[in-house]
Amino acid sequence: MKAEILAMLREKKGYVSGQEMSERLGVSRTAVWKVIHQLNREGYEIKAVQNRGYRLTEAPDVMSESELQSLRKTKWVGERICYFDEIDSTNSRASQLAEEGALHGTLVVADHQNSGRGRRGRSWSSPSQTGIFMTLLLRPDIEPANASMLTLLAALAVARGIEKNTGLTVQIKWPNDIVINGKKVCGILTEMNAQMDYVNHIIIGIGINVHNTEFPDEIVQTATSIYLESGRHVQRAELIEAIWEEFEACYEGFLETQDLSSVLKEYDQYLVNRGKRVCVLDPKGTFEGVAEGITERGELLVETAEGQRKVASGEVSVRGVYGYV
Ligand code: BTX
Repeated sequence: MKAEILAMLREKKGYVSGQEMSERLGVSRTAVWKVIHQLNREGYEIKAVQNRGYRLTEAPDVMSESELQSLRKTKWVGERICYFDEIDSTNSRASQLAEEGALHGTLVVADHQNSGRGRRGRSWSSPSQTGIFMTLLLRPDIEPANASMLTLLAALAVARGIEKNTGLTVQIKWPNDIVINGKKVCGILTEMNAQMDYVNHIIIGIGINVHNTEFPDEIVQTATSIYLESGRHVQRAELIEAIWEEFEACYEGFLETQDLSSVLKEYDQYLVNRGKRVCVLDPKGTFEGVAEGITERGELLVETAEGQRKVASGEVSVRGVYGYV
């Protein structure tokens, strides 16, 4: 009921009467008043004026289930939301939930991760009150070989979402980093549970630096946050909503074609390495070339002295020849 009341307060710029809310929800006016009181305690500023009703004047920067549900406009992402103040890793929690039978579209969100994970055993710095740490559970009807393309779709959705929400210029470092002014603001970790020809589930974990003003020594040169780049503190729940709306739109196109043809041109425009020399750290041998764009299957096209090579994400890392990008 909290989410519904918040949604009603957000629907209108002016006041909503207690009577109207109680009728729409089929509960007593006292029950409405109790929820309003609880919301006030949680940091929402709700003005109450006799004979007019209630008006939301300010919302705290929280990502609670009721806050996210009250903002939700997506069709299926976040039909179920599990929020944690603290957790080991939202990816680990989402895969547990998947094992327990959680549905396609389940979203796990946390304010703080004490064991946030990056790719290949690396860690993801996830302090409290600063970032967004979230994981979406998918049960798609796709071939396992197509799953890596979902990371690129998620990157595009994050890029669009941050741009719409902040006006910042955002770029993508293939395949899974979002960068602003050459520094990493977001990382994506996609994990799959599959058989040879059947996907059990896929989880897409996204970590975004939102309010950070400082970083651990190891990443201080390469990491940034939305606040550091824009000087503004965005509401994390609104950014989450914007990202998943964009993701749903990209995902529909992907399911139709089972490739990235519907977003390829746009992705290339975001590509930070496009037209630049990159170093491809492939376990089979490092090589250099100029990144040209991606293929419909999400591979990076690299023009080398020996000709064009297609780089699949999996095991490789790509670095700028002169630094991180
Ligand atoms: P990655 O392996 O590409 O990047 C990890 C590397 O990025 C680290 O080794 C470190 O150098 C750097 N790094 C660590 N933390 C940060 C940070 N906060 N900002 C910038 N750079 C950093 C990228 O892996 C995938 C990260 C996914 C994180 C999400 S959070 C929600 C979900 N749950 C979970 O455990 N992981 C994902």
